[in-house]
Amino acid sequence: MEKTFIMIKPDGVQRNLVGEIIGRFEKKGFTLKGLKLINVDHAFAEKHYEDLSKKPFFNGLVEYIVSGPVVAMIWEGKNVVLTGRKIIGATNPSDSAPGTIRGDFAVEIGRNVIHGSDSVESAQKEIALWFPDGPVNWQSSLHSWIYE
Ligand code: RTP
Repeated sequence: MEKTFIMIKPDGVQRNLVGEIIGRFEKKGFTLKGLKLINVDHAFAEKHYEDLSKKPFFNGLVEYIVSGPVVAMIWEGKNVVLTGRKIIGATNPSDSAPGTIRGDFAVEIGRNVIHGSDSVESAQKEIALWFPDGPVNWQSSLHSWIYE
């Protein structure tokens, strides 16, 4: 089953949005397969965002990610990568629809609360980076109530 990497950024943790965000993924029907609260250093944040290293906002983005603990998660489910991005909303909160996480809880692009993998390929890469031991092996007893 498809998996994605979701990270609650330092502003989401500081603003006590962890429970709210986890609740949205749980209530949708996705399954939590990995979870940790972690401080990352500059080298790790640079590695996670290496594709953006040429962008003018890269240094500010790295400083933002190292500014406090983040919640790193693996979520599993049918189409979870794309659907997770829909739950999160557009990158710039000015464009994020109400009802999405960024649409409901963020104002500025540089404080947009949450990250979600943008493809199955980047999800695999990010899960390997953040969870070298891989996902937790378990199956929810709700499975047959979520999937036909
Ligand atoms: P993310 O990786 O965090 O899920 O965000 P995303 O795919 O929606 O957006 P991406 O283009 O990959 O950018 C990563 C993060 O960089 C910050 N950003 N700042 N100041 C700016 O113009 C700017 N553009 C992007 C955001 O925090 C964005 O989530």
